[in-house]
Amino acid sequence: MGEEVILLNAWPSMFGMRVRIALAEKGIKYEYREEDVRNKSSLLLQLNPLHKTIPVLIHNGQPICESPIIVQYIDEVWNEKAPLLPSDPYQRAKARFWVDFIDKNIYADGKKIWAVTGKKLQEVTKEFVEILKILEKELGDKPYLGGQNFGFVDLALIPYYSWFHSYETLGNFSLEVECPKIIAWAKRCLQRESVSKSLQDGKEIFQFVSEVRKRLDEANIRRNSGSASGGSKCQESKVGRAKL
Ligand SMILES: N[C@@H](CCC(=O)N[C@@H](CS)C(=O)NCC(=O)O)C(=O)O
Repeated sequence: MGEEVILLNAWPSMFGMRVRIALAEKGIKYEYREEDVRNKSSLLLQLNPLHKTIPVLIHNGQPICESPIIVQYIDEVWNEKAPLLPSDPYQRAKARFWVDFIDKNIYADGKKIWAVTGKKLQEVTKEFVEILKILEKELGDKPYLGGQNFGFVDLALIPYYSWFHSYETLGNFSLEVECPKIIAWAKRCLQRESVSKSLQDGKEIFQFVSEVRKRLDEANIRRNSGSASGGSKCQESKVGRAKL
């Protein structure tokens, strides 16, 4: 059966990287379409009208939204190769729990690192490191968060490695010092071609972050002088609501 697989994505997105890793793990060929999240295509708005976010996977014309759901869909549809979720229901529930934990905490704290300065930045950075330490404890001496094999939880967290350099630079801390096991785990994950080919260079992400921060500062100045612009969820700042 001829399959049509299209991915709507934006290159710096940690959520999009998850989907790229999952597709690479399964060896699925797909068409990649880069979206500009400040000027979304009518296709994206039509296929994800509620959230209007990337990534969106289009499989034989049907859209699937939200990265954890897309990854689980990929695992279910292409189930003959490289299982990503455990087959045991309890282990599967645990994996979902940790992905939910990552989504609720890592993304939120990473976002705050962008937005604050001074004492608040120190607090947020401490919180971010604490969350990673919880994940480090969960990792323990296992090679992967998924156990002996690379899986759903690894795939959900590893894209943040591309962002670590930005968080460390802005927050002035070292994850190599704070969470050495997480860094060793990340390097282990990077040995997989699916991961190394899907992650983005940390310095390029930092460049992107710097440009977005500059735009946010400019938007704040405009806001304070009376005119505001709309928001975007890739890294929406609490300081401003500029489109990123
Ligand atoms: N929970 C979503 C988050 C997706 C998301 O926030 N995507 C950002 C890019 S990183 C986006 O499309 N932002 C555009 C906007 O919010 O307007 C997922 O896991 O897919």
